Amino acid sequence: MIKYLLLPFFLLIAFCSAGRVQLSKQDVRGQVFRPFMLVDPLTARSLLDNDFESGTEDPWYDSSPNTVHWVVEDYSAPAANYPPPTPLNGTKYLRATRNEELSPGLLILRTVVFTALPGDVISFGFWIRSKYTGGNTLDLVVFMDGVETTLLALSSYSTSVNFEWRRMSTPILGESFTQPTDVTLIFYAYCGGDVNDAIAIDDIVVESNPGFKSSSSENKPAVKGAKMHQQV
Ligand SMILES: [Ca+2]
Repeated sequence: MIKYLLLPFFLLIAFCSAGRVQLSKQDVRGQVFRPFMLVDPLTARSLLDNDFESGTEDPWYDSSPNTVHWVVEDYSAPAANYPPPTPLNGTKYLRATRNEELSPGLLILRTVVFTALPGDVISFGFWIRSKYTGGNTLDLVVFMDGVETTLLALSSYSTSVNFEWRRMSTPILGESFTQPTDVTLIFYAYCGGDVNDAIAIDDIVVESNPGFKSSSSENKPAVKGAKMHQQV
């Protein structure tokens, strides 16, 4: 009698154990080995430059939640049926790439945690186009101590007539920072579902610039308009 009473209990234990094993395998499959994720934050800083000519986005990585993803594309073989403006250097760049239905969605491109030095500046090339003005977005955000701060918001360049690669730069830390600080950089973007919608990034450079204060007038509006919001 006791044996029959205990049988459902043993079956439950066996079921739960099997479930745990299955989850564990899924976790392993979901992990992509990226050597740069194992380096210390100070070394990671020195690895952030990428012109995407090698065909890989490392040490930046795509963590977009839906069907739109950052994919390295070659100018000679655009996935979206029409090429971007001629790249300023090389032939490859990172492009917001949608599925066959052109489903719109959010894109996220991250760095690992790295040590930003006071005066560090990030610069990059970008191209953003949309059927309607401001229809697509590209924001650069710095994350530290649980808070995200928007460094640049570039949706104003998203128009139907934009066929131009532009270069933008911004300090990573505020002028009040005097010590090296561990941060993450994140590009947030939204790409719509129209055939004309497009976003691309190229030639990311992170470099020291001890003399940098507020520099070019092109940077001032975005930094001045920086928004603070909690990471979710
Ligand atoms: Ca390139």
